[in-house]
Amino acid sequence: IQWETLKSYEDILFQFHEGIARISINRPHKHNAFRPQTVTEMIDAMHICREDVRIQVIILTGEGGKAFCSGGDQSVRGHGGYVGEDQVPRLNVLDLQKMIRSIPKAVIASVAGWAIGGGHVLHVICDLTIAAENARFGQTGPMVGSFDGGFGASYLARIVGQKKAREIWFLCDQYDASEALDMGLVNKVVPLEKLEEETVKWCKKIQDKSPLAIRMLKSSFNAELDGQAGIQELAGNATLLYYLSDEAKEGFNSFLEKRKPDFDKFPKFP
Ligand code: 1HA
Repeated sequence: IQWETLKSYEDILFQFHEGIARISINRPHKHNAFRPQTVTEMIDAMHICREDVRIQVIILTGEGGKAFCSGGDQSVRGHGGYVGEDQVPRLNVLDLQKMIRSIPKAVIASVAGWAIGGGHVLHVICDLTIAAENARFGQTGPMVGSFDGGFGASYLARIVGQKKAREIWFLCDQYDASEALDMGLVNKVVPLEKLEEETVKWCKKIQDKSPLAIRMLKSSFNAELDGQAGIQELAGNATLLYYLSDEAKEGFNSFLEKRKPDFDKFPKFP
């Protein structure tokens, strides 16, 4: 696939091809561990993905074939978080998690090699995960002095069940691709050399579907789990649909024309 660069960054690649955006962590020497700057760049790219109407589906992946992402870069961990050049400790990956969850487009994790720690949580949050046979999954927090009790715990438990999620976090074991498939943690396992092809195939199947239906479904799946924030997303989509109607247009047209709105002509469905 001929990926075209959308924007250049230091820690990530951000590319585009036929409606698909590809965000790839490019720190293979650290198994694609993220530092604050990596996350800032990913947030910027996700923001572009949200705004750019050409982008229908997003692939999240890592360079090198040996790791998707190994979580926070432990070499920049300081007092209170991961420390960047400004010396401020940050846990900004939590903002990225929320963006992946709420962007009204499908996000697919394409996992080769390690998906570990905060890197594992990133794939968990994606709508779908395609894994290569060499993929390895696990949480390490309780070994390295960390934990993610947010989506990393509760959403993981929704996917694999409470017992399995507690096992994953309490024991910090590693799981191979077929174990991940068995527990519903990934959607499909393919040979490493087929990973990109298969991921793009899944993207194209989604691209052939009604974008509004996909958008409504994503926010509907979220709404059940995300409380007021989830309902806000779903309700926002209801507003979007309402704005497309003649009934809503009569409302603002009457205001602009300084007359009383005439809603009589609109049906009162049973
Ligand atoms: O929990 C959170 C958060 C919670 C709440 C809010 C925000 C959070 C943000 C982040 C996180 C976390 O991510 S905590 C978990 C952090 N990650 C880890 O504990 C995984 C650390 N890495 C490993 O356990 C292993 O590297 C590995 C099982 C993934 C692979 O092992 P392997 O194949 O033996 O490779 P290894 O030799 O260990 O790694 C290759 C190189 O990559 C090493 O560098 P080198 O010695 O060659 O110079 C290694 O140090 C480096 N590397 C790997 N992972 C990381 C890393 N360097 C920094 N940070 C890493 N995470």
